[in-house]
Amino acid sequence: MKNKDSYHHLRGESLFVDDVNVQQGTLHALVFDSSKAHGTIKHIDYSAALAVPGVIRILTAENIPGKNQIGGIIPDEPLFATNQVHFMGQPIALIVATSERIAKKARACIKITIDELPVVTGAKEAFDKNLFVAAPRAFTLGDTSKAFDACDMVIEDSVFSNGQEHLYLETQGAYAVPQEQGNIKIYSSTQGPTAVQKMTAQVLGIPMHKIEVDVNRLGGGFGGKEDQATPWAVMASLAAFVLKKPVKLILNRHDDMRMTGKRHPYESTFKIGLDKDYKIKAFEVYFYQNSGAAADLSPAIAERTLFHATNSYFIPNVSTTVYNCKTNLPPNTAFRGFGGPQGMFVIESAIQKAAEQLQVPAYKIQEQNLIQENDSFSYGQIAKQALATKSWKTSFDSFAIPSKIAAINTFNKANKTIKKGYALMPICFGISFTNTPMNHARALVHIYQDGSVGVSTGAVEMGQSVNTKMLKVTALELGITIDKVKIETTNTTRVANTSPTAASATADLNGKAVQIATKALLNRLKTVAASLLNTSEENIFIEGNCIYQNNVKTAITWEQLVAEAMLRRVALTENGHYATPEIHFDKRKEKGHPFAYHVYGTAFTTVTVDCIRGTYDIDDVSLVHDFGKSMTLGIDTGQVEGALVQGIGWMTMEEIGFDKNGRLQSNALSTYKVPDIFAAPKTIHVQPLETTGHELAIMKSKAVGEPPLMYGIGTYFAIQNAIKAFNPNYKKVFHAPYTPEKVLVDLYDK
Ligand code: MTE
Ligand code: LUZ
Ligand code: MOS
Repeated sequence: MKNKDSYHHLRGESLFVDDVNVQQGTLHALVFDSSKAHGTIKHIDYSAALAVPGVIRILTAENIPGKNQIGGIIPDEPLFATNQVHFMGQPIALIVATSERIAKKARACIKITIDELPVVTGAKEAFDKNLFVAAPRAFTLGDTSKAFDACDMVIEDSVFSNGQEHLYLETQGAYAVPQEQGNIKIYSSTQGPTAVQKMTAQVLGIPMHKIEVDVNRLGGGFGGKEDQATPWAVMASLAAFVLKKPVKLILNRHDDMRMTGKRHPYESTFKIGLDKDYKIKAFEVYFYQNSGAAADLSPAIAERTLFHATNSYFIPNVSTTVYNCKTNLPPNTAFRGFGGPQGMFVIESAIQKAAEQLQVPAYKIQEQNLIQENDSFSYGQIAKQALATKSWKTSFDSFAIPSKIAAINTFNKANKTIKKGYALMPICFGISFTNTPMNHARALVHIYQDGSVGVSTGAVEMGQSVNTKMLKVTALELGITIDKVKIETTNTTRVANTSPTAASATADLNGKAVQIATKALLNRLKTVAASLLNTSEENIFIEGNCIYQNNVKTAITWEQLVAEAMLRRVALTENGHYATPEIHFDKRKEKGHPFAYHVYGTAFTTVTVDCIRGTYDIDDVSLVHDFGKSMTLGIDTGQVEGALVQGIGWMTMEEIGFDKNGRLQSNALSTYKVPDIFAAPKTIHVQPLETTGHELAIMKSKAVGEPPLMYGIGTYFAIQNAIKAFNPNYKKVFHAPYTPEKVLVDLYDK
């Protein structure tokens, strides 16, 4: 089953926010933002801008009827800066004009004087100055200090991983349309319709029920629209509210790249201790997360870093600490993996460093430490249905890894200036929002009297194909064909109080809610059918729009059954509510059972490095992935491939640069490179691990959105091992992304 939108996407028929038919009188808005990364606003002169013909209003914090506050977890982020600015690109005012072009002209006429304050761009630098957006967190297991003393080998080093631009094809944007009696309807490109609704209500000082948020689909989100779609929707709504006109605000690519946060850069220091059998006995790490100028989702992201700090390994003594360091960069935010990748990169770096010291291939250490059934994660959850070893072994067998390694070694002996490298990358990713109260969803299912079905859920379609999955669940549960089912837009008046589409858990949460609703409807219809056929409900089942009695097809069709139910005044609408069972977490003890289940897998990556130029090709990534029992294998394989390449981009070529004044230098596609087809691996093999799946996964089909991104981490180490083959003096350094420039320097490092 392929994504039901793919045909329409290809023909350019799918609608995004900028494609919504605008009403007559629609105005266009543009954000005026800070040109300094830190400072005190002394004076702003809007007069020349206001004089530009076609400019309607310039709105600032003074025009906000409610609270000038949009912080989701911590209320530390104004919608518009007032006295102080904290990052370049921070919104100060909203220019509303008859066209975007006029608004742009006006923006250039605004004069602002800012008294500059010291700018901090690095996480460690912020830590040294005691600048934080939230309190630190720490997880511990066992006793590291005692354990290090007993180790045969202890190694310390530091690791850096850079940020990552989301580069969704559809930039941030919203269209706000005033309704009667001061109500507002917002079309938003958001992963979190409820967050948009809640923050708009707060800023306008009106109840949430006056705001309707509608999301058709996103041209990609990747976490960048979990929290950071909100300000633009709130601004458009503020303008619509004040001016009583429809207002559209779509960021152009430059504004989007400059004003929005990215994946968090992390600076980290680790200490790892092993015994002579390569068993990791102790691991200690300090993560310095570059949170940016406000909290946004940083505390939750920091938490997930701790959850994944030991990746797929069991380590008996662990001590992990994370600091949310406040810098003068745009607030960093969710990005596929949500802090998990940054955590995993550190433990994998530690293993590589230990392997270098021991002069053994890193995989020998990895293999010795894979988490086993009933081992404890550092946060107290016990590994159940642990598939680390199974996926590892399957990859060795299926891909003939030992003979591939031997071939690489032979190649490297025979070639002087071209070297190959390989790495294994196991993954283990926990599924559920780490904040337990967020793990719930609802579905509203209508069966119309002609037998067609409309389904609304809290799930937002952003290319991951969640709508196609909802379609399949509905059709299978009701026993009807998929052409009978329509997935409606995600709308806060139909499904309220939603968690964002995030954490890879959307299909699980919303799919289970659909199942609850459709089961109730099905039971009612079976009662009608049983009465028509003079039998009991257990003897009825429905498949392919036909009603069966005792496995024999009857003359009654789905349409007839629904029509009969209407005559009998049976309720053909149902609301399903699902909340993940079993999960809990105690933040005071930092222990619990936060995840419904884990997703496992193992990737084997091979690369070729041109040791004259520092350039490299990724030859192949072969991976064994735990899909559970995939309900849509084509779609899920697409998610694995997309996530893998996105992870490779983060590790190799996507280099974000801020100068010391806090100005984004990689602010366009000419200076920020994401993988294209040439940078992607020449071949990718995705092999599903044979498993039974998990009860808490939708139809036993495990969450797939984020986990495979972390296979991309293997590329970093494969390149590193090729460098080592060329230059034995090279001492492994961990400073992702490994751009060709850095590779070249390291190839000739003395
Ligand atoms: N796939 C596409 N095509 N576009 C996206 O924006 N976002 C990813 C992943 N896959 C994304 C995607 C992220 S960050 C998450 S959390 C999941 O999809 C969210 O959807 P799910 O919960 O339905 O997997
Ligand atoms: N968002 C969130 C997430 O709010 N909590 C999470 O645990 C999470 N995990 C992954 C991605 N987004
Ligand atoms: Mo994904 S980072 O949970 O939006």
